[in-house]
Amino acid sequence: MRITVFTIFPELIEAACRPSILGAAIESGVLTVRTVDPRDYTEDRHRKVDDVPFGGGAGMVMMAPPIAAALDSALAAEPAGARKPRIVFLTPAGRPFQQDLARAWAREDSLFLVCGRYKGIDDRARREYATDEVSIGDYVLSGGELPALVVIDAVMRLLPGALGDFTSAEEDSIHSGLLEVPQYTRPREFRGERVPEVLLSGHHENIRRWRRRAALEVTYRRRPDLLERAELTSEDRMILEEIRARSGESD
Ligand code: 6GU
Repeated sequence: MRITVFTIFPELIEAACRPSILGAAIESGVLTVRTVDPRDYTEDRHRKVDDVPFGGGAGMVMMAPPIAAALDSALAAEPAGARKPRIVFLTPAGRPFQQDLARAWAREDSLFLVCGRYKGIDDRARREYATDEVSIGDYVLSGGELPALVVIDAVMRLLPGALGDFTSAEEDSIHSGLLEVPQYTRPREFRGERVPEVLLSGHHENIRRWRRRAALEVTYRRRPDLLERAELTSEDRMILEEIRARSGESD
């Protein structure tokens, strides 16, 4: 997969892509991440990419022409016959980025991620180019670079061959719509707290059941909204009934 990030801070993206399993995925050729700096597509001496908003107000707005020229150039450089890239604008006004989008985007050949800065991007550029607009949550960030990295990481983990242990992406609880279960490693006892006995038992079926129950329990307590969308088996539903009944008793 090819990911192209449009940003006036290419170092930020490049630095974050080097280490860790993201770096390994790039190294192994499963993924290429490159940056395009709209500043290189300006025509004036000062390489100006932003200007004051019409109508007044604080902050600067990214101008349409440099972004448009950068996108046109990258679109023209796409391999002949390739599927059209998705052109994703990172904006707090976008639709929430969730695992289902990561899964859909992991099947694309080419993704363009467009990072705004300051007060955002001239709306005419968005209307002309954006195929998708996403936000990573309800808080204000100073630009789309960190959200772009979030998208890159979430998508990369789902590419076949990107993870040392591919099944681990599918095993992630959120994959089935639930939160992660508590995990333990050595030592077996830490400050008087022992690892749950079942995890030391070597009994795979009991361990699976314990983990599923723990995932259902933590999701019920912290993110009950997720249970409505989760893929639940009839066994899960029985366990949930029990959890509900017990928490009702203690209320
Ligand atoms: Cl995509 N951009 C900015 N600037 N802030 C955000 C965001 C995106 N998602 C959450 N907050």
